[in-house]
Amino acid sequence: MASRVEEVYAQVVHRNPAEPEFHQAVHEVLETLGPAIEKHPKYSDYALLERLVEPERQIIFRVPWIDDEGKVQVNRGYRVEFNSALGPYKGGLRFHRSVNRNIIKFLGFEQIFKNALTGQGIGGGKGGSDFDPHGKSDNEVMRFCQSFMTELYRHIGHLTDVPAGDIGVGGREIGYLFGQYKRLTNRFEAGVLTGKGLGWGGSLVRTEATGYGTVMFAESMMQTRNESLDGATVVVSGSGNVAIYAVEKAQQLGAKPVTISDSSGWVYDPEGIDLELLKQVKEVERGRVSDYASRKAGAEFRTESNVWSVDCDVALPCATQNELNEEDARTLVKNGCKVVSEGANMPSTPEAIEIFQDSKLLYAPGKAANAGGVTTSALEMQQNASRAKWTFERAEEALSRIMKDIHDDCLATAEEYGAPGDYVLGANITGFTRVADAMLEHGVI
Ligand code: NDP
Ligand code: 2IT
Repeated sequence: MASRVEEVYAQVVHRNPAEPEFHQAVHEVLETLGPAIEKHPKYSDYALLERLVEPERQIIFRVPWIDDEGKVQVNRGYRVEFNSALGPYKGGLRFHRSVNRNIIKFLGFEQIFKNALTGQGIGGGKGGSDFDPHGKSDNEVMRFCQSFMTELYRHIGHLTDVPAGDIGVGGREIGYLFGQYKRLTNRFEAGVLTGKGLGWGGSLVRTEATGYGTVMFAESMMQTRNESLDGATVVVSGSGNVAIYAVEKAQQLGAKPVTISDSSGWVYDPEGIDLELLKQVKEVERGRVSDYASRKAGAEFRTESNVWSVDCDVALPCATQNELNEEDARTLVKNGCKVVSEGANMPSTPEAIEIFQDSKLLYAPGKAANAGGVTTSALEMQQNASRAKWTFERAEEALSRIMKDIHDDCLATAEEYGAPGDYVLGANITGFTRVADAMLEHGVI
């Protein structure tokens, strides 16, 4: 790293102790910005970098709720409003037992650049709670969401901050959160949340968007080598919203996804994942991948090793951060994998990314490859603002065009800065310059 960004990074570590994922996310961006700062010295004026790594606002609150036994439970809620240079804060809510300030800050930081890449006029934010939805009843989830929103509502709004889903937050949770917001404010403010139900302001394609976009991005990468997903073997990790619709789009493009996973293990299904069964087990029954394997002839549930050990042309990490390490990256490269497109946020460790970047494989970071979800959230806000409802085809066509633009913008920037084919540098510098230019024009705030 050039000395200027090294100083900023050292300050981040000092100021945010014991926040390893936040440090990692900041490091991954800063280490690629050198060429942009060298070419345009204005980017280190006015403490621009120091302001960029400091969230505009961090909100932490108590979330008390009563479980089905009548016992009071206490969780912690977060919303980090990181950067509003390009528009209202925008980003998901994550409900997972691992959530803490560090995790929300890393996600919020990534979101700034991702949202800038979409070109949709949205700032970056993220929130969530250490509430663990696994094994909770619908009523418990509802009471938790109502308590969470009873504090959060005063900080958000369709022109201020617009949350959506992430791990552990899907259509059910967005419904309960929206209901409580509407009750507290006495306003049907559709644009305050995205990922809403289709009958009350949601957009077609939002459910599918992240997984679809990740596969569309992979297809664009394949095309740069005159190849396509048609006939490709694909390994997918995760089995939630992103993984399911990555499987669906990969199949539509003629590829064969052969794995899924969750935190208990993974499934190898050499004949190809049965999408209908996967949706039934995960979306209807809220079950596990082991339930899928027990009902699909030829599919095996495994707890040894992981999905990255399977021979493939394309790898789609769609579960969680740091789920793909150096050894996994070596295995993928050795097995001839051609493309890695990240559906999850920061799923590859820095060591894994280095292996990818040193190989012939094409690697796209999550902030570019998984931007389809937030892109379609912005399209949902656009529909809410104009009280319009787009068809599935129109929304998917817009998603596809924007994913292609993101892909092409990353490559054009990489080329401009002398690193052809480097999607990491391309994504970071494209997102950074858009945010940085707006911040400079807004003055020191
Ligand atoms: P879901 O809650 O729908 O699914 C998460 C999946 O990942 C589950 O299969 C879950 O398994 C698995 N998982 C979560 N944590 C772990 C862990 N620590 N170890 C192993 N497996 C784990 O979430 P999404 O599909 O929405 O999110 C997946 C990833 O995609 C996240 O990184 C998220 O930030 C990112 N993302 C999501 C977007 C969206 O629109 N939803 C948009 C852009 C990125 P288990 O049930 O066992 O926990
Ligand atoms: O990480 C992400 O981009 C998301 N979870 C989606 C955010 C959104 O506002 O749709």
